[in-house]
Amino acid sequence: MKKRNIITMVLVIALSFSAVAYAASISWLSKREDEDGNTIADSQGYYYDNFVDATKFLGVVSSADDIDYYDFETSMSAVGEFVLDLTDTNIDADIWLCDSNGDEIYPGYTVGTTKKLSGIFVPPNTEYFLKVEYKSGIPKRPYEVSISFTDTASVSMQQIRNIEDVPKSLLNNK
Ligand SMILES: [Ca+2]
Ligand SMILES: [Ca+2]
Repeated sequence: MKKRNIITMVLVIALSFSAVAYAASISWLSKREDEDGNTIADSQGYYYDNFVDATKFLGVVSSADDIDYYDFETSMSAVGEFVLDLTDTNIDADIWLCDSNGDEIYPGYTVGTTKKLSGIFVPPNTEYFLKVEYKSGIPKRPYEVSISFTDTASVSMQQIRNIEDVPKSLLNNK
């Protein structure tokens, strides 16, 4: 136990040294990270009560900070789209949609330089987490993640990818 604490301390010192050394060249690291939660409890919440244009967040994942969680909930049934844009970031990362316990439910898939999850039906007042998980590379720029919701009335049944998980009572208008 004692040994472990010491190892952690050395790591923390090493990390803070490297942060100082690179502060001038990668100042975006501290300034441009909208959400840095490493656990679901750390994540701030985003509550959507109307169908706004995509909300965009900037963040950084690396070997030192490998997970960022985005906590969200909608006031209405909606169909969500989640896109992680990795253009020019020099890294590979994955996205997952997680339930309110932080358990992964849907994995994102690759589209060009993005990881994407679209056509996800979300019931009202149900908490989810979008998880961004680092895989490899050294970040040159922050990633951008966008979250948007569409009215279920304007989406056909065929466009809902998680249809089998949606309670039938919520699909009455389909
Ligand atoms: Ca981060
Ligand atoms: Ca993080």
